[in-house]
Amino acid sequence: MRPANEALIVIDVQNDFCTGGALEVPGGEKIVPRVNALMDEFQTRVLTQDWHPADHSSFAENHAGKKPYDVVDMPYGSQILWPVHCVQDSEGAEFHPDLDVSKADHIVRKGFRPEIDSYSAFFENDHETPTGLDDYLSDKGVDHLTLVGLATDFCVLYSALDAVRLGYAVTVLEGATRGIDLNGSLEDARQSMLDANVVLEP
Ligand code: VGL
Ligand code: ZN
Repeated sequence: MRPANEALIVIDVQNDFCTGGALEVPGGEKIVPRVNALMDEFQTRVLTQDWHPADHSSFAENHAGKKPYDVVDMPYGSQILWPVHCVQDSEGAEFHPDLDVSKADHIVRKGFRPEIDSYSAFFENDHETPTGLDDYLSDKGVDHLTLVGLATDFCVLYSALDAVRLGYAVTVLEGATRGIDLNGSLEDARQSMLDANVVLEP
C-alpha cells in the first residue's frame, strides 16, 4: 500500500474516449485493467469525468461553419473544437463499464459550464477557476500524485502541469494512458511534462 500522502488521479476513463466512442482515443479501454489494479494500491483514489452540456462551446457543431479539430479564439485563449462528446447523462459520458468506480473516493466533474472548457482536473481552461480538487487533496495531506487515464495529450497533460504548479510531485504512468495525437500533440505533451519536472514512468 502506498503512503497516505500519495493519491491516484484517474482522468476521464469514459465511453466516449474508448473504442467506438464519439472522441475515440485509440486503445483507450486497454488501460482499464491496470487502472483497476492501481486503485488497490492507493489510499486516495480520484476519478475525473468530462461532463458537458449539449450546448457546450467546445463542440464544433455549436459554432456555425466550423468542423471538429478547427481552432477558435475564446475569451480565455485558443480552443480546439471537438466532436460532441461526454454529454451529461449520456452513455458516452459514463465511465467505461469495466472501470471499478466503487473503489473511487471522490469524483470530479468538469467542463459543465457552457462557455468554458476544462481539460485539467484542477482548473478550467481559464487557468483560474478551480474545480475544488486541490482543496480536497490538501485537506488529506496529499502531496504526491500519480496520474493515469485519457487523453495523455489533453486532460492528463493539463492536469499534470497544473498539479506541478500547485506544488505536487507528479508521476504519469504512460502505460496507463493513451493519447489522441493531433498533429504531434502526443510528443509535444511528453516534452512539456518532462520540462515541468513531471516524472514519466512506463
Ligand atoms: C478531453 C478533449 C476534450 C480529454 C476532453 O479527456 O483529454 N480531450 N475533452
Ligand atoms: Zn471534453
